[in-house]
Amino acid sequence: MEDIITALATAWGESGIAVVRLSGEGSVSLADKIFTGQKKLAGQPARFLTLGRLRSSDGELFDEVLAVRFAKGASYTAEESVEIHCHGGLLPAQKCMEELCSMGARLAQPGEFTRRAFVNGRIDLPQAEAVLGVIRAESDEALYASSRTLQGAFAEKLRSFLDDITELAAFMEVDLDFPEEDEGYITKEDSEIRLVDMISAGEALLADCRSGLILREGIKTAIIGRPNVGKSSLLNALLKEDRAIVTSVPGTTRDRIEATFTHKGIPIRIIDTAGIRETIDEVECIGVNQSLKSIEEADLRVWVIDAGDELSEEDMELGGRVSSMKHLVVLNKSDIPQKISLDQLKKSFPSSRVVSVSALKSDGIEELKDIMVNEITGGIKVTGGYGVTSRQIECLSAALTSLRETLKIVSEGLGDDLAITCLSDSRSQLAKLLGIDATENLLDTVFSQFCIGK
Ligand SMILES: Nc1nc2c(ncn2[C@@H]2O[C@H](COP(=O)(O)OP(=O)(O)OP(=O)(O)O)[C@@H](O)[C@H]2O)c(=O)[nH]1
Ligand SMILES: [Mg+2]
Repeated sequence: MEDIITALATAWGESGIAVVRLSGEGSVSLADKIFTGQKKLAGQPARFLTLGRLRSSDGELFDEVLAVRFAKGASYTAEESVEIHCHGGLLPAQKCMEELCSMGARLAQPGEFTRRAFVNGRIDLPQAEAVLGVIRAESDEALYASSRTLQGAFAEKLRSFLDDITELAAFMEVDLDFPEEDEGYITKEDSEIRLVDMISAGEALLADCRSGLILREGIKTAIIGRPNVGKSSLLNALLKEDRAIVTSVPGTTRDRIEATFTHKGIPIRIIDTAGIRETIDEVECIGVNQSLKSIEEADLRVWVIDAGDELSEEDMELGGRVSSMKHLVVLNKSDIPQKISLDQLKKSFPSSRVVSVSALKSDGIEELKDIMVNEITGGIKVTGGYGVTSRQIECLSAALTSLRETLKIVSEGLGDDLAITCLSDSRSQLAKLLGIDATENLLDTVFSQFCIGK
């Protein structure tokens, strides 16, 4: 932890300014080795921008910059830090970092600044993970949800949830240690009431997290179907731009084409895939295998059928494949004489939601977007909520499962010691969520997803 780390905090490329960050004990005096201003940075007040120049080790001045120092305990990482605002473009910032590294700094790992902020106790793990949510937000709603988590609102709820569980466990412990007290600390009924309340509060929190996750990650949607049914045309119609190549030749799309659009504040990650059919063409075969993989990985499958063609065996096979997964059936080419009617399709696939569109004329596309969002959200308005990761949702779900288990144990009178063990499982899941006693492994997993410089 003693290392002084440096990284470019802004994006690589041409820009107005490029900000180089430096953090760790001694970073101010290190920066002063290459910074020449009217005064040394060490002599300037904290958080005060100072004009100066950067000098290379061979004595050349190579950029005019603004620099600022942050005192220990009052910076992003909670460590002594410096930011140097170079001119944009690659070379000034690169040279600045090279010089800093030659003086003893090292390049930061992805997310290392935020990791230090967490390790130094300035933010908790949900807040650290929310930083990434803010950076990657693709809609206003997603940004607000991650901001709420970043401001600590989610962790506050979790901590009070954890406190309630700890209190109940403590009462049960006392009763276990002093069984001779006939009143007992807490009655079976009281325990049950507390558990029921905790479970419903936890479920509400989980629902908020699920909305937040949809806003953060978006809905991963795969467009699938036989060749030539109009999958790429549908992608283009959804995006309102000519993103994928469309031709009348079956087997046009080989690579998966990914793009994102937002509908009602929800990001939809759409993937156009190769048409699925038996083929001996080597390239097409790889495409088809990727399509099959996309079917498995997606949150939602949009299965496209050509209304101008009879339902084929290949269609029926695909129908069977997606029937047990979340999907929609899109009857495309509504603008030409229909060989398959909407009613016929509804009868053939009674448990599927069927929509008729014309990708060519952009008919029914907005309704399709509504239905796609509804299919995932269950019609609930996805607003509010906390920007969280799927890791956090897993922990919270596991904590709730243990609480439900505890309630069962208490109700059936299976013993306080068993109930206490179960409560402790629930507590450790919440602790993992909050990053209490986090292992290096867990932190590596969380922070490796960050960009360098954050
Ligand atoms: N009339 C009509 N033609 C359409 C419609 N959608 C697509 N087409 C035509 O159908 C043909 C195939 O369209 P694509 O979008 O390339 O079909 P695809 O499913 O992506 O095909 P592959 O990539 O080969 O699997 C093209 O000639 C399109 O112009 C539609 O709504 N109406
Ligand atoms: Mg295509």
